Amino acid sequence: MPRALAELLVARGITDAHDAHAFLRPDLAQLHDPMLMRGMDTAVARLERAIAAGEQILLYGDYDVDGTTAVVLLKTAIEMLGGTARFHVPHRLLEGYGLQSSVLEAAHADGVRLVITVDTGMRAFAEAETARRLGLDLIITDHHLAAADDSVPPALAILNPNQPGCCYPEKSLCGAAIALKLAIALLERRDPERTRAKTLPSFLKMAAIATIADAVPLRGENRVIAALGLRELRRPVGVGLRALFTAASIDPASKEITGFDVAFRLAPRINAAGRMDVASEVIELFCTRDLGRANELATKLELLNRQRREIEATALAAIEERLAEDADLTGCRLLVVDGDGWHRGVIGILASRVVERTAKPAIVVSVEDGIAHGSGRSVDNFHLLQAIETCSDLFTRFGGHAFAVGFAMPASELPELKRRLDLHAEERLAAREPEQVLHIHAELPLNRITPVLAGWLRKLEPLGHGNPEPVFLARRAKIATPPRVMKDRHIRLELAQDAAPPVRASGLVRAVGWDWAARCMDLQLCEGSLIDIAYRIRENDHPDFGGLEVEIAGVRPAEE
Ligand SMILES: [Mn+2]
Repeated sequence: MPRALAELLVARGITDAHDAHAFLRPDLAQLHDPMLMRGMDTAVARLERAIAAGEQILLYGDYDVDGTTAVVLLKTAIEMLGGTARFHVPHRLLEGYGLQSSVLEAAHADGVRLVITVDTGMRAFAEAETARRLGLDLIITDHHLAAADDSVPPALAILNPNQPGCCYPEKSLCGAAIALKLAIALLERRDPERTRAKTLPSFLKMAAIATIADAVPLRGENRVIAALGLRELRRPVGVGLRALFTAASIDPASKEITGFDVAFRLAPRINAAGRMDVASEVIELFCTRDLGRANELATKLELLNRQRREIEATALAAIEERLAEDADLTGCRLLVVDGDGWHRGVIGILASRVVERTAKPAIVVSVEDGIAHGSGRSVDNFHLLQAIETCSDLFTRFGGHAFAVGFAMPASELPELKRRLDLHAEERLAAREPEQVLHIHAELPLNRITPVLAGWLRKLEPLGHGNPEPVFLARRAKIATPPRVMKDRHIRLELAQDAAPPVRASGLVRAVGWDWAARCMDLQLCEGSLIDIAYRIRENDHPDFGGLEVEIAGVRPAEE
């Protein structure tokens, strides 16, 4: 193994041969036994009874990628065993996040006796009480954290590695992965061999999409799910997925599906349904066997996603104007930006954009009819859920985790919320400058970049949250030809590195810097300058300039 790869593994906390081997070769055998999860035996037994008796089962999901794919997995498993399952995914704008008592009441009146939540329910105390009063059996499957006092809703069973007393080794599964665990446990009782050989690999496709989209760390079991699921996505798949690939101009036959494809091309289209309209159509898309219907639904997702982008761009422009003009706001450690009637389907994305631009935790609030709906995103080392929990008396509803939160409250309390959150953030963040820090994972002189190394680095995939793309540092690289500015913003450099014995420079290395032209001009970089460069390795597939090159992540004049 090249030294650079070993360094990257160590930087990821992988320090022995066994762990390195497991990391570089994700394998089904690395998945944990579902029965290790607290409550699994009770949940499986109740589901088996329901299927045997032909009971109506209601699956209650969340409206995002994680929630909808979780519904698809459980619905498919139940139907494979001869049962029937209906589902409900709340309308984001009309019903809002989480379990609703009114839906439980209607389902009960309609003959449902068993309800299974996916990706939601961990704090649904009142609704669990409603279920109990109605005589509805409730199984909660969720990955969100339990309430601050560790209490859990009164359900028949709760599947959540994060609940108190659950010994399941992987704590960071997404909701769909927990649904996958339940589905597999159920199917293994009927036919363990077929389940492991056929069904599990096929189910990994959906679980991988959710794992990547929900931004859980791609380590441990999540890495296995993402890596093997992506591999499965390359093979011919169901009509829904095929239609979605076509709509997103992805051709799995000609090019490997990457984590990037899932995060930036598939997930936004799947999420567009829940953001702009009803998420239940996503479930229909993945469950239908009718190609015509699948194409129709995929085309609709495409349109919704375009609409979403336009709405987002308009609101983002308004936010940027505010950030540029309002000094009181930009002086805050935690940004709360509110606007009238901003589409609630996009406030979470907007919060992410503000975090990207400012490196501060940010909450975007949409005010409608006197009610403020907020969605927040955070930065490393700032626990946003704990922050908003300090204001729990202001909210009519709130939830989330360290990096993302959502809430509703009377708009009249917004000034108080801003005041308290900023004070809280001041205490927590005071010692640190809110500057973007560039993490360098390993030093690698440019003349050590080889196709063999690039091949080894590909074994780190899928990259993403918790398993970032490697950023390397090369010291004292020489700009060998005059820098070329492209489209006024970008820059191309040709670099030579021969100051790193014993490997001699084999030629020039091309570097491209997206949006780096201005910075390079400021630094007065020119032919002959010596620079320290932080970079990512890129494979350029251009027919003329193809081959390995580097993308600038940071640059400074070389230290003497
Ligand atoms: Mn989730």
